[in-house]
Amino acid sequence: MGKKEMKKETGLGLSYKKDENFGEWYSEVVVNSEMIEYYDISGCYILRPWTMTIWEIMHDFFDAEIKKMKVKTCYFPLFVSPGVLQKEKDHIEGFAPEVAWVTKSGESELDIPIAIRPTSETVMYPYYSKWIRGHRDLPLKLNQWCNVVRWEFSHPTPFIRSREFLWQEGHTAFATKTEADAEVLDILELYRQIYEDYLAVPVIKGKKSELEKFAGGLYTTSVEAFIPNTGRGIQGATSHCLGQNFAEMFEITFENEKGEKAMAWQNSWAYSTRTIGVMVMVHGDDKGLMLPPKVATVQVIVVPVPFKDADTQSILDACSDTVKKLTEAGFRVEADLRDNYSPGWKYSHWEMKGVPLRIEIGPKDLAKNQVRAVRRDNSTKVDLPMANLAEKVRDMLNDIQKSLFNAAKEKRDACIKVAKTWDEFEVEKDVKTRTKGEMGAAKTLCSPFDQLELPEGTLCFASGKLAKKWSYWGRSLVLLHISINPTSI
Ligand code: 87F
Repeated sequence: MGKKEMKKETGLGLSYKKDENFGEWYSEVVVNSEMIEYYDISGCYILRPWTMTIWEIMHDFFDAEIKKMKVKTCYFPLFVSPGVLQKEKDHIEGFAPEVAWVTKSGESELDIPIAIRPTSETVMYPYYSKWIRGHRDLPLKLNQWCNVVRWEFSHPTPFIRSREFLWQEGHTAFATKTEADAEVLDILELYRQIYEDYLAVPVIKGKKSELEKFAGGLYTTSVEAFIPNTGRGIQGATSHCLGQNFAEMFEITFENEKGEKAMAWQNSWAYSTRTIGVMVMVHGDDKGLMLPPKVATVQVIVVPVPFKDADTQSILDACSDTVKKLTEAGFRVEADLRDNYSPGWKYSHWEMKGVPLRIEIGPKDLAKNQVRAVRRDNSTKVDLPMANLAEKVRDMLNDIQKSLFNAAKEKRDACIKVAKTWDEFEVEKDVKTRTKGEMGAAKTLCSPFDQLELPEGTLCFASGKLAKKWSYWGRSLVLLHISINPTSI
């Protein structure tokens, strides 16, 4: 029997290995773990409950944090009128091919086609102009949780590059640049926490180069993650200082304390469901998904292991008691009491779904008043006495969370090469164009806020001029992975 047929029969197991065919492995994992269902429109995916519970956990964290910063929730319409979209034409120019339009209702053509938001600057800022009059109207800090549509033409990938995705977009306006600058970094720190503390994915915080920043803004900061299997860096989330460009365009002005007309300083910031794809790519293995406990829908799965002559009912009761006890202690825990699947099948099933900890209860465990705990990340097995189960489970889940992060960080750090010279490299723009082709263009990811020591007199690896700072460069060249280079730009 071929691997494919086997999979069909049991519904379990992956037919691709992560290190052999990463792309196919990824598609299979997101489907078999019941996160994603493919949809009949290319680039669109159904996000199943196993995905949405993760999204909700991240939402609850981030939403609570920004509310502490006095950011208010709003919701603006999905549709954009063409006039206002054009207003931003300088910045929209490069993005225009990705904008989707509604041109018909029923059989009749609309008089004026209507765009679907790819981002909401042009939707929101006309109203910022209306609502901001005096200095007392500032700061104005709004965030919305919504979907956006970008009609991508390159290879769609669940979570990573989809035509419709979910995100939060924050748009804020201040009287001073100082306040705007501070907020950019406060938000960036929350993005770092989402990746590192929740998804156990290490990121680098930094500033984008002039070439890679959002063209409509003053400067762009980002968190950059790394996917070991592709050797590529990936933008995790962005926090922009827009300066006064949009304020000028949309006339977002106010009367300051001195009674003078002044222009607002603006920021915008977003993270999307891409975060989930990065987490899957970083932690998953040949058994399937691997969920960090902080975001796992089910942190502990309890599986009864009945034995032929044993008292099945008391095993099932022990499982239910365990669920009750751990639930009361604050864990997300479920028992798989289905009688039409074997324990072995259930083990594989919950491993595929990435549940961090499995608790098995059989007749011997029952007799000894203990359970057997098996870690998803390293398969280690330990017997835990029932007496202080909740404490032990807490320790184990904390340890799994840390181990996932450390393993990912070690892998990433092993792929960072310090490159002080590269004769063939030209300055940034040339590097990007000259390396285009089958191996993928090399571009700067960011200049990290956390800088290595730059010895005096170090030259830029590309231009030969005096280097000003270190920058991360990312490309798909497997051997190079990402590099950090002294750059003059
Ligand atoms: C695609 C089509 C049309 C990105 C686009 O990063 C417009 C755009 O403006 C576009 N793709 N962008 C840049 C988005 C900038 C900014 N918007 C608010 C963010 C954070 C949230």
